[in-house]
Amino acid sequence: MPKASDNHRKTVRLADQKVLRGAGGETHQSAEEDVPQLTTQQGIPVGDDQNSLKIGVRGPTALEDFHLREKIFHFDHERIPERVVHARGFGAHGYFENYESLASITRAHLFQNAGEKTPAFVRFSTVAGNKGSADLARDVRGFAVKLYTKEGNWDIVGNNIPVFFIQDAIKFPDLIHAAKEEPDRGFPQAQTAHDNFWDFISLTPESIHMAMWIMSDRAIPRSFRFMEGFGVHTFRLINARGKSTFVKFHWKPKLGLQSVVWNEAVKINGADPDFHRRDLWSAIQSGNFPEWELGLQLFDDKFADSFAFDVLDATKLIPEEQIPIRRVGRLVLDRCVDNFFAETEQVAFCTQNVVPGVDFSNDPLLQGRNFSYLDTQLKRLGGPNFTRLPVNAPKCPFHTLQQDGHMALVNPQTRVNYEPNSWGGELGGPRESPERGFQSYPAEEDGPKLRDRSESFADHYSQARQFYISQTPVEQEHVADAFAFELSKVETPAIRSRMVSHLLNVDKGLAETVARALGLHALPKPAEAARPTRTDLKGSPSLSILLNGPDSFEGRKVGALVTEGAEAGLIKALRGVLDEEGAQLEIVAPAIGGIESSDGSRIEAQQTISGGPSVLYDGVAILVAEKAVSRLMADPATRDFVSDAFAHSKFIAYTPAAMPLLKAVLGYDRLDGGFIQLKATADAAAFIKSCRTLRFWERKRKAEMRERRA
Ligand code: HDE
Repeated sequence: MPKASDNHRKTVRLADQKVLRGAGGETHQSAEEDVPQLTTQQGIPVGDDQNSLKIGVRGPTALEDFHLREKIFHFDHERIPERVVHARGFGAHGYFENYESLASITRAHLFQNAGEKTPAFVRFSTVAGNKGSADLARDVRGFAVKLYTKEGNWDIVGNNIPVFFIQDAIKFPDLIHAAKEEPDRGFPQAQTAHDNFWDFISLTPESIHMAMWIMSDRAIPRSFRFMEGFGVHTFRLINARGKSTFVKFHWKPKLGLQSVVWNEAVKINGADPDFHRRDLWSAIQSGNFPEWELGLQLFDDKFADSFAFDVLDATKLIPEEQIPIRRVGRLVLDRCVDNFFAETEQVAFCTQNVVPGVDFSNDPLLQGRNFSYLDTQLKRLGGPNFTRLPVNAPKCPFHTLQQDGHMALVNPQTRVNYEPNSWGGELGGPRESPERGFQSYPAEEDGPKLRDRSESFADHYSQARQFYISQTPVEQEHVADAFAFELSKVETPAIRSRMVSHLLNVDKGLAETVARALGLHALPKPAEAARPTRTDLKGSPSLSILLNGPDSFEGRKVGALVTEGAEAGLIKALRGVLDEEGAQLEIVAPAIGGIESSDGSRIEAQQTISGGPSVLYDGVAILVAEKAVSRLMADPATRDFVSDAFAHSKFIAYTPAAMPLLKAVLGYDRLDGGFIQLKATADAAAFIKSCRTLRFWERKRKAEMRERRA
């Protein structure tokens, strides 16, 4: 067969690549012995993937071109509806390992034996933003875990905050409508700093506890790896004898809690909108597998009846100090997805996926969710067979009599698709199993049919206050700043004032600070509370991030700003101590090609100064050489690198040669205990020791005192 086009193709080099060049200058690459042939979906080998079929080289395109049409048709249909909420997410595979038998509490298979490993898939997400929104939006993070147990899939579809905005599922569409972009203008997206959201919140006092959490730094985590997860609702665990124990699920990160500060979050969104994705991806790819422990808060009816709040109310938590957490196993993420769409996008979590030994409570939010998740997957994934996609299918044997529907890949192959039947044996197909099968806990339910809310749900402020008094002063300040920021974006003064009227029921000092920051002319009256705020609830240290930080610098990252001639010994020493700590060093240099250090060796850079601002790091080192420093002093990106690290209370290591730069950017008297001079290689260890506390918060205090004096 004549190969007309081949006549025009010439072999050329594009730097390291040898390719064929067509008559129009286009690049062709051909299949070879170990490079497979490109084919159509029908398996037909493709001869030319660069040019469509035309009538003459400058003529019209022929409709006959089945390869072009198939390729474009498939592309046109690449997008599926994004999740209504939690659209932006990132997933990874791993496993859950059980520490000890919990047979006395639950018959769930994964908890029967010490050391039992259950495959898992986890997807982290933000709630409000679209799929392409930035990772550091102020938002709740989804923490959804699919456990592929030997008796079916169990999904714990939780968040990184232990309470929720609303008490009844019927309010979810309103909450989400109010939080997402306003429908007439289509903005703002991925942020709650707008009228509709705060209008809804200020008219929904049950949401005030959650509002305190999302205004705290919990809503801007430094990494998925450094945040907690919560099942939120009360569930039941059922043992083999049918005994029920109430349970709340917790995920505790091995590396402790850590968040960024708001000013950092805003800048990270510009510098690296994929900050959280990249962090999880790189941790797993480099073998530093993120880990959480599963914690159970177990309690009985007696506790539920005596607890100050209703355990069915998802706007309340049970302080760990009241019901301690029992750590029963660990979740390890050790494998990134092979394909983002196939796994992270198509994974379908459903709260109603529970296994024998786990059961629901009557929490009205959970009951509504059990309907919503199945329904939403049908719309999103296009048909009832989404359960057969590899990421969603159980890893244990499963047999149903369901069949057909869109994309039926695996229909049962026998004659019998109904039961009861008289065929028996293998021919008869699967049958129910009274012994091992799922049995709902036979809770006694009785009562009038009504549309009403229990009075036991009516206390809206006591736990909001408890949350606030459990925070350290720095964290309390961040909460006040966040309220002031968010409400400053609200255009309607009445809404701002209404929010302050709720804060007066939480903490007077907080309300006054926010009112002052908003320039509110007069303090409103406290909102009329359904129940007075209880002031007898003690602070719960487990609710603070700063009191639950890491005890090492493991998993964190230092950015070292270097120039030509930077001290080779110091860079090596820093790398050494960071390696030992399980932390990372990233070199930030004027050019991505790196630098020649003091001993003539080349040091590769991972970032340029404008591409690697200090907000991307947990600590920074300014390792510049004397000859380069004056040029850097005039560079805006370098100045931001230094001034941001300072403003964000980071530990800053510096060489004596960096002094003129520090002084030029920060002024003469700003060096404080958060600065560590690196003269000898031994100083690197002292720097990392300081970094273990993550931030030098005293700096913030000092700056405030200075401001007040001025
Ligand atoms: Fe969700 N939620 N939700 N939610 N939710 C969804 O399901 C819904 C709630 C949570 O990574 C949707 O597959 C209702 C609480 C996570 O794929 C949808 C109510 C908590 C994820 C849905 C809630 C969550 C979702 C959208 C009120 C924490 C992402 C797409 C009753 C305990 C899972 C989808 C993933 C996703 C409904 C409230 C967590 C529409 C009706 C409370 C982590 O079904």
